[in-house]
Amino acid sequence: MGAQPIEILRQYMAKADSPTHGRELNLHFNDLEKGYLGQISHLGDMIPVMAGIALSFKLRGEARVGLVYIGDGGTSTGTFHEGLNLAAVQRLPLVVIGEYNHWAYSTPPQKQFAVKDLAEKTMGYGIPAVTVDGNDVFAVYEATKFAVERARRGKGVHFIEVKTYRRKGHAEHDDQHYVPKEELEQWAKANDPVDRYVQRLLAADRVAEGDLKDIDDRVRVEVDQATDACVDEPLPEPQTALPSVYVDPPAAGKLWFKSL
Ligand SMILES: Cc1ncc(C[n+]2csc(CCOP(=O)(O)OP(=O)(O)O)c2C)c(N)n1
Ligand SMILES: [Mg+2]
Repeated sequence: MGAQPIEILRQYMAKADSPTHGRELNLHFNDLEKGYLGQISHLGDMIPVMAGIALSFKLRGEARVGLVYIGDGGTSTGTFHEGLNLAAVQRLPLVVIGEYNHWAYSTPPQKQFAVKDLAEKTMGYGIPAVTVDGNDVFAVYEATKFAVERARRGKGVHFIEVKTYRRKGHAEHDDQHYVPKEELEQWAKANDPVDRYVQRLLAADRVAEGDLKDIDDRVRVEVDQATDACVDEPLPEPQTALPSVYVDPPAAGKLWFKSL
């Protein structure tokens, strides 16, 4: 979406110059001009938020489509269902991607919901759904393209369920000791989405192996350079935490930062 590696790294390190000026971490940041929103930690809440944004596209007559992701765990929340229903009734230009990665933190699907596929959950709201192999880059691309074009034609919300596997913990603090090792190894060995994509490209003669190595090298250099550039940058001053949080300026008004 146009975010630069250095912005993302600053955000992860909570630097003063990060997109949220150190107030938030990792993926919780927006760039409305580029067209993306940071995810809200409260599971499910991004669905009504994106339904609202899609409603704004419709009201303004803009040919834009909202696209939002939700985890298998997140689909058990009330807001997921309320947001979907609103989007369906209003025929909003919204595409919802449900990531069935077999874990909701440490809870497996069979302890979480009684349906087999997440796609079954949206049918009751009159929302068409498709289930695709989430580790097949082409399948995900095709399904998304179809749903986005359909939404842009005014046909309303569409749900795409991607079947995949969560190969790291829910977050850095989760060592996922509860996940069977053999299962992890099996998905890593036989079903890595990047490996599968590369194999398909090579088999179809779409790219030379040397070019792929060049891309890998270029990316590594770009990320290393961005890391070196921001790792020693300053953290925010504590008093800059107040502005933009409270409506009334803090008592020490002179501490307001221009950049905020
Ligand atoms: C409304 C709400 N309830 C509970 C939590 C605590 N919580 C954080 S992650 C998580 C499980 C998320 O499952 P999933 O969406 O499948 O994400 P994954 O574990 O695959 O990363 C829960 C219950 C939360 N963030 N929000
Ligand atoms: Mg999950």
